[in-house]
Amino acid sequence: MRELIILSALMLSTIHGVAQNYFSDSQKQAWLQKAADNTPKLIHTKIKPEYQVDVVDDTNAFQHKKAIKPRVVKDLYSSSFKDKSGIILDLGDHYTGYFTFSVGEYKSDMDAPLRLKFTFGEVPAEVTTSFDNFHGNISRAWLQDETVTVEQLPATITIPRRLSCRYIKIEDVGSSPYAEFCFTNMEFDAVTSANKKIAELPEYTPAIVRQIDKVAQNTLKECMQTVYEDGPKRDHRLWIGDLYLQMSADNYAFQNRELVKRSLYLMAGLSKDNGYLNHTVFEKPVPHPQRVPFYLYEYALLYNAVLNDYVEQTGDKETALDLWSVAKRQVQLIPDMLDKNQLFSSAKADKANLWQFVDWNEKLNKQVAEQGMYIFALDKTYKLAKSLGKEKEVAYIPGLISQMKKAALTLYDAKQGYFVSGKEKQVSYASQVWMILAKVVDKKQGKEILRRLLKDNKALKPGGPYLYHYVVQALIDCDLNQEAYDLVTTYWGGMIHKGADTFWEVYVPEDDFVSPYNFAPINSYCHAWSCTPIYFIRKYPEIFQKRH
Ligand code: RAM
Repeated sequence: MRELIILSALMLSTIHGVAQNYFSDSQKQAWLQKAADNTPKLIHTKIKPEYQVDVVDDTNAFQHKKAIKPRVVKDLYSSSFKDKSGIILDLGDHYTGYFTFSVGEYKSDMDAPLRLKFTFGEVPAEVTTSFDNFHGNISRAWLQDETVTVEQLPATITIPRRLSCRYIKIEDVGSSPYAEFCFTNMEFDAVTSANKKIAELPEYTPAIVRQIDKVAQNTLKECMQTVYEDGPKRDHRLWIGDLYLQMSADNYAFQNRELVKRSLYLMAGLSKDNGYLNHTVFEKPVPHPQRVPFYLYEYALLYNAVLNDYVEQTGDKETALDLWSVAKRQVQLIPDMLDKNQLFSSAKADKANLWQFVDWNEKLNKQVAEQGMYIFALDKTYKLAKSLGKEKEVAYIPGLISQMKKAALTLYDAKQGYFVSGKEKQVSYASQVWMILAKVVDKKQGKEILRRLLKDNKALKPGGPYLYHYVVQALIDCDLNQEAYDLVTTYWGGMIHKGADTFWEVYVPEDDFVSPYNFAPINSYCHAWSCTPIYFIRKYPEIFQKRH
């Protein structure tokens, strides 16, 4: 306990800025150099658009729009485009990269500039929904519509921004009434750092599992750029929570170790003056963190899970030892966020401007889930310490874990058979699942809770794939294999049935238009944290690869 008090005092002083430069500038530079040394080469693939589709209304399709009738466009590159305005091209799959087009005169002379509008969409509804009434709460500029004015023909133009799409709508929004023009070439330069072929699943694997596996691979591949990005359409950056799930998936997929190393070092090299990690960082124009007035501390904690699992997978202790001081630092804020009963205190977290996330479901009370996540991170940190022979440096952790577990059990309502969160005593998936992953209850009790939960329509459900990942993991940890199989094949399978080529950032089966940003087209439809079925399918073949 004494140790905890000293630690808390130390923490307070650092949070409030007394202790600066927890890691020296030269240390951070060295980490950034290692991040740079591990920059992967991007693999380029050129795709030539040749197919056209019609996007039609269909109430069974995602967001009620479906792409149908893929067909080769006759004379796309050798006839006038004027009567083709509004065409929707289909690349055949989701790609991330750069779009170049060449356009020239067709039979007559242009007497005016040519104005073309391109709309790039990951899903069909994105190219048919008007963006005019945009009412989202993040930048409108994420929407992928680009208007290009060409002054003289012929011209070859590359759209400067990187794009992420399957569908490309092209409209003539201003051209000479006396002249015609023609596209002479188009090319999509697709990029990824996923550089390995993944083994096929055995042919007896259920078809839906194979489909999910393929789409999960695609999702991960597209998010693998020069870091593990959260989404190639949005936000193009490294977030630790996404990184944890991507790395877990990539261990069973492309196994790009360079990319994990780069991501780990980038985070460390950009740590705050007080030694805590930023929850998200950018690579360009030079590596820098996103400075915002709130702090997603639970993501900093997940860094330790990434490092622990990385070492478990690769045996690369050299990297882990190099970054051990970073991991050791991340958990030190935990005691400050607890009340006198060793329970997570939302009030304290609010005061410290912590963004309590857990999941996108806005109704979620986060007390119990945060308690679970903190314990989970402490556990991973101690595991890591043990594997590196550093337990003595974090000797307080086992004691803290057991106090926090004991405290968590006071939130267990034996009558209902659930952990209840906050003043409203809310019952949610998030709370039960994080208590199980934190091993506050044993497997037997976890199993009972989860069985109850799955039948309970009143319990607050997850708001997206990020939390669903942890639900599946909890089911597997409690030997509820059939339930885990069913959840993966209905939830991610639900996206497949609605036409997904890549898995989405947000998916609520009852409502295709849910958006944390208040405008569905701005959601990311190829999102890192949604790629984890590949991890489940490959790590647990006995559950997912056998006939059902
Ligand atoms: C979103 C990003 C990212 C996620 C955070 C919490 O803006 O999509 O994936 O980690 O929020």
